[in-house]
Amino acid sequence: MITIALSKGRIFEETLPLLRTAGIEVLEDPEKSRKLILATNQPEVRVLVVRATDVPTYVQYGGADLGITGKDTLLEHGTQGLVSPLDLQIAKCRISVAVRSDFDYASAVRQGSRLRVATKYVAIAREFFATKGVHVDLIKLYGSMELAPLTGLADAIVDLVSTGNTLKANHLVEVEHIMDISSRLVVNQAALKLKQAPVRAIIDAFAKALAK
Ligand code: PRT
Ligand code: MG
Repeated sequence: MITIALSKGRIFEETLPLLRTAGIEVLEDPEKSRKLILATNQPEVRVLVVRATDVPTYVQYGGADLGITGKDTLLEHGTQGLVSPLDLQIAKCRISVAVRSDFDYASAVRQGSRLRVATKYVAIAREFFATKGVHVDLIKLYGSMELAPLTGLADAIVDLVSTGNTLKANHLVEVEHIMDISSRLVVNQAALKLKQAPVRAIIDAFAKALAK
C-alpha cells in the first residue's frame, strides 16, 4: 500500500488534476465526506486527509509515504527524514513582512530598533531578520496574524500573501518580500528505498504530469 498525505482546501484542489494526469482518481470528496482515509481507483494507493502543518510530520515518521506541502510549512518543519524531489508549482503565494500603513518600517530598521514580529513562521522570520541584521522579538501565533499590528501586539507580521486583499482589508502594507512559495512533493526517505518501485512510479507520474 502507498499512502499520500494531503491537506483539505487549496492543496487538495490543486493536486487533484496532477493526480488525475498521473492516473490516480480519488474516489471521495473530503469536503463532503467525513472520512480521513480516501480510496483511489488504484487499490494500492490511498490518500490521508491531514492538517496542512501535519503533512511533513506524517511523511517524516512514515505515517504516509508521500505528501504535498507548502514550502513555508516544509521550511518551518525541517527536512529531516524527508526527500523533496519536485516543486509542483501549485498553491503559489509569497511570504512577506507587513506593517500598519502608518508604521515607518524603513526608519525603524535604519535606527536599529528592536522590532516585535508576530508570525506562524518563526523559523523563516528568524532566519530572514538575522540575515538582514535586524533585531526582533518573535511572537508565535497560529492564525489571524493581521490582528497583531492592529492591536499593538506587534509592529510587524510575517505571513503568506496571495492577492494582497487580506492585508488591504486590514490596513496593512507589504514592506518586504521574503520568498516565493509553492507546494512540494515530499517523500519518506525510508519508503524511497523500501517501496522503491511503486514510490518511484508515483514521483515519475507527477513529474510527467508537470511537464504536460
Ligand atoms: O487553514 P488551516 O489552519 O487548516 O491550515 P493552513 O492555513 O496551513 O492550510 P491552507 O490550506 O490554508 O494552506 C496550505 C498552504 O497553501 C500554505 O501552507 C501555503 O503554502 C499555500 N497558500 C497559497 C496559502 C495561500 N496561498 C494563502 N493566500 N496559504 C494561506 N493563504 C492565506 C494567508 O495566510 C492569508 O491569511 O490567505 C490569506 C492571504 O490571501 P490574500 O489573497 O488575501 O493575499
Ligand atoms: Mg488557512
